[in-house]
Amino acid sequence: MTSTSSRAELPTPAGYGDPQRNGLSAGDLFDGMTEHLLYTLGIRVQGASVHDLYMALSYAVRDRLMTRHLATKDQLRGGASKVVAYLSAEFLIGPQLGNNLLMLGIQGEAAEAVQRFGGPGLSELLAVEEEPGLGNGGLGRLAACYLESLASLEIPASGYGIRYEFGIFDQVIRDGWQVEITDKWLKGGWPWELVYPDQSVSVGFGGHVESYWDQSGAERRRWLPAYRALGVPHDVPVLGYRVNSCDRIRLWRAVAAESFDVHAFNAGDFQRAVQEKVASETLSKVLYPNDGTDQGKRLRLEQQHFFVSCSLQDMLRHLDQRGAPVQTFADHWAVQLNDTHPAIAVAELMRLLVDERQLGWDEAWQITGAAIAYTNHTLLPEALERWELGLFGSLLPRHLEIIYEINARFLQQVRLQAPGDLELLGRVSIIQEDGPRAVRMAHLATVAAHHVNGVAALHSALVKTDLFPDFAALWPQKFTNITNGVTPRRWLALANPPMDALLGDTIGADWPAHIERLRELEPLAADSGFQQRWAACKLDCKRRLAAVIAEQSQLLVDPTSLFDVQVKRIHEYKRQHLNALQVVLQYLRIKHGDTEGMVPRTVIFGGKAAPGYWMAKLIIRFINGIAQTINADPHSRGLLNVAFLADYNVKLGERVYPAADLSEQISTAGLEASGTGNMKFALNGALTIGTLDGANVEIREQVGAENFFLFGNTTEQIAELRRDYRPWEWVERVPLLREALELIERGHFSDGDTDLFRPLVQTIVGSDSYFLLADLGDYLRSQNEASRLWADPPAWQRASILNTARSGYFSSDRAIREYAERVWGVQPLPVVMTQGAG
Ligand code: 26Q
Repeated sequence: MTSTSSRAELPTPAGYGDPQRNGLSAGDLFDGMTEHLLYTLGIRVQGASVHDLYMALSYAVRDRLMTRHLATKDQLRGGASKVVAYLSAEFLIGPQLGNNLLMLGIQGEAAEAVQRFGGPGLSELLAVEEEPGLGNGGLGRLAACYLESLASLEIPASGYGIRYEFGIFDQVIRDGWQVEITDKWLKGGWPWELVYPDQSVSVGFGGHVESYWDQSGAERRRWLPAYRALGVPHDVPVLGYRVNSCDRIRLWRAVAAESFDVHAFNAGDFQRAVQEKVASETLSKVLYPNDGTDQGKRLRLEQQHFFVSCSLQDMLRHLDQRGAPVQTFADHWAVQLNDTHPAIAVAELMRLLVDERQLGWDEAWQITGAAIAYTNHTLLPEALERWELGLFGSLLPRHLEIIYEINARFLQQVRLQAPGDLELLGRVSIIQEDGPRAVRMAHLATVAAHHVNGVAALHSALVKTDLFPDFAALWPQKFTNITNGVTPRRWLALANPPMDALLGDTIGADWPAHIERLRELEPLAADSGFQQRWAACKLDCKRRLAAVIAEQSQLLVDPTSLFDVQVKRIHEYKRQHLNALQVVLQYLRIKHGDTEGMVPRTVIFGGKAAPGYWMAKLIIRFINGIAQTINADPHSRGLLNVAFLADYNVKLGERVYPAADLSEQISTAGLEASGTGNMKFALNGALTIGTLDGANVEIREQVGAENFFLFGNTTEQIAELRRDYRPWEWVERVPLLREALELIERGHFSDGDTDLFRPLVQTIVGSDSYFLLADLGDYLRSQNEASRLWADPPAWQRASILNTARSGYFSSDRAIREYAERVWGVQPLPVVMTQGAG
């Protein structure tokens, strides 16, 4: 496969030449599986279950990753390349086996190897994989796509995060309500991680700070933590697409620094001795399931400090191992902060350099600023992280001192630039002085970072004009945009097998590494033969999704109907309730016999609500309420069905995106930073109905305005409306709306319960903070336009093909190239392997 260069270039790690562990033929895989069944799992081939076979194949595949991972590390040791450290509290990596088979190019070989056991097939093995839900949504999935692209582009990188024992909860729907179940992703054993206990790192918390005088007589500060935890690295290998580069995500698990308190134990207090151990291990126990506002929890700050400190100490150790002086830190590591969740890195790197490595302040600050860059993912004020000073100081007293010092020096600089402007000082200060005093993490990150980027063009513009205008005036060159991207490997090649095959036939099998080739589809967009093949792929995927819906909810949907899909976290700003309201209005039209221009639709929702976000949970209940009524009503038969997909996650996403005809991206303009689901839909040939928000703006530019259903107020218009908005005055402007609201309040969708949805109707008619009613009329118009185009299949197919053909821009490869060139200053380091690549 990729054996290109001579043996002399690379020392051969042990095992390179072993076909049983490296060969890529079906026979080699079969042998590998047999070995692992026996010697790793202790199972007889005859008695192997589906899960045993899944484990055996996974271990066999992992062997193939291992040699490549070692080769990647060897390559790094040789040179002086810069490595990307992507710090993220979340990595939503999804199922691993199928993806790794795709990366290695051995899906067929693996299927054949599995076949030889004579039992279940490969697809059954893939179905039993538990996905680690180590993220909430977009931000966590972005981190996973980026690591994959880094590996595929052969850029040396390490993700750094937390190995949560419990990831995002599993969602079940009971009586229409979301119920949360703990996610036990580790219960069957998870074969994709490698533990390196000897590389464990110790992290302190609490305690106090004292002064001492060093040999030169200078005063220095010393932190004496009250307690410590140990971080044990668990590495998940991340192989690139058809290359030998294999990066990793290093996830830290917290364990007790000492196995128990010896004093307490000797004093006979075994209970207390164990307590500390339990407390330490709580650190990496569970992911916070909020992707918004819930703030100020001590454990959350402990988690952040824990993984950041482990990661930075790990980076310094690598420097030491290479014999590189600490002054060259920023030449060796490009540290990217995925939102402010790891922003404590600014203070922790300063502490490590100043207190532990005895550097002077200015030198340490120069290094910190040269190493760190920050990505902002939100404008919502309630989602900006702030830590109350009392809490912060009690957990991280030395870090608070360092932050005060950073702030004092920064404010001095501001005073020089804008003498006398006291209000400016208050606005930019890292410490919030009005209201409860708090550390503003976004300010800390922005002051330190060499680059601050937003995640879509509109969002990055708003970061400069609305969120950080003062910082943008101080440092205009610091601010930039890098529009998000998604990996075309998982989200097209893996998720959409029929389209993968069609694309292979049409533009060449290696298209996933050259996403710009999708453009070559443009001339075929109007070709009726190609359109038919295109439509057949879509229908195939819709059948597969229909089967999931049937299995989950016993609802039979028509795969030839228009699949109208909204999947994402449930949030008022994302406006699932606007979509639901639209469905109720369509239903009313049906009831009134006014079906002119309507086409058969299946409206599909999916997404989790934060457990403490009551209105979001009510929206789920509302969707399930209308689904129950509408699906049971004979009037809507053949015209309208509604489905709520339970437990939306990466695995389900792989089923959903390829099956969508229409992608709902309907957030209030200015509130969705980017969105990345919107990109996955477009790549799979769905047309978007959307507002001018986040990356929708750029999707519309790329695919062409005529292939995108635009509606709604712009960001500026929303700002204008905000001045004097009286939502109730908008009710009469939309035909049937009054009747629809009354129907809801009369309990038509809640078995006669007139109270259930009252709060929902009240927020909409009473305050409507997300401007549903201001956008509703135009939304309905746009929906009708979508129906009209659907009624003209060749026109729809053409637009669908053009959506895919013109979505190459939204590949994470493009995004990563931009980060590499404009933010990190890193280059690819191709990994050559002499043998073992088959
Ligand atoms: C913060 C404090 C305490 C507990 C939890 C959190 C927390 C956790 C997750 C806050 C935010 C998140 C996740 C945010 C997120 O996913 N943002 C999305 O990022 C995507 C990738 O850039 C964008 O496409 C989306 O627009 C943005 O909403």
